[in-house]
Amino acid sequence: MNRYLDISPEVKAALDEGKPVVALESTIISHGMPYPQNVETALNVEAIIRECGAVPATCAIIGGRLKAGLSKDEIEHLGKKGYDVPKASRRDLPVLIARGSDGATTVTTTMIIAALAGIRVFATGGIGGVHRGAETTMDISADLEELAQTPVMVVCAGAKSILDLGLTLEYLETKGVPVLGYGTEELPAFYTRHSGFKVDYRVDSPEELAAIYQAQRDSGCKGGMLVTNPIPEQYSMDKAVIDRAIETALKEAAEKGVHGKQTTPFLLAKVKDLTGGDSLASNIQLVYNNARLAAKTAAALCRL
Ligand code: PSU
Ligand code: MN
Repeated sequence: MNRYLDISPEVKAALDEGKPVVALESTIISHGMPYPQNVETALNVEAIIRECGAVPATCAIIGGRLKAGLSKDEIEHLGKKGYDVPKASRRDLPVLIARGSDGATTVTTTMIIAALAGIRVFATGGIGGVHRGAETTMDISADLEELAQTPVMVVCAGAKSILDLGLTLEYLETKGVPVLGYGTEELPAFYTRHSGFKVDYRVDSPEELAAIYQAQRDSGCKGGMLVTNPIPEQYSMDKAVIDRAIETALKEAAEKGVHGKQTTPFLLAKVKDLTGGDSLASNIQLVYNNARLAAKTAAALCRL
């Protein structure tokens, strides 16, 4: 066991007994939603995973410890501190550990912690990807590299079109990451069910997702996979409204010279401000939807 890793007693017991566990990230809590909705959502996601028969393992760095499974107080702490918690990607891990700092885990670092703990399935909202204009800025999320090397299934609602979705798919293809559409052949675009881009394969059941994950392990392929689960129709947003907000956010980010790790949180916050409570409500619902699918898939994996 990694000397910096703390697995909560509940998560440890589930793993030891071969019961389903679903990892969850914490940047979505600290940087992705305002307080108190962030804490409320994080706790609801955990409850949904439990209702589906799995154990939730929200991940974070607390006092320099890599945590798989947080207490309610720890979730509340991250939610209240918000942007004051450093957003932790792979490059930040050693520094935060050595300094005994807190860190909010992105998709990348949640995958790292999940893999260390032996958790195979992870549910989130959206992943990072290739940013628009990356051909000059080279802004490509470390999430894509992590998917290429760490054996965790990430269940998301696709990616927001703050990113270049076409280039994101090209990058994942190069890196050998399977991109699966749950009940769809089209890559969902987070707030909307449609992007105009195709996924690699359509998959229609948690059992088949589990079989594909197992085949990746048994065949000796490294890396993880991306499951894209469209937002339920009744919560999806008007594409024109979202596109307009994204264009405005991108323009403002360029004018202000926003770059590096601030880019994604800036764009997400701006889009949220411009679209009001509607986008927050959609965001919350799609995370719940992904938590359900991840829990069912983790359960199917345990039955193999
Ligand atoms: N995209 C979203 N919501 C999010 C994120 C991305 O729609 O909350 C967060 C996730 O934690 C993701 C991270 O791993 O942002 C990616 O940041 P970057 O683009 O800086 O790699
Ligand atoms: Mn970046």
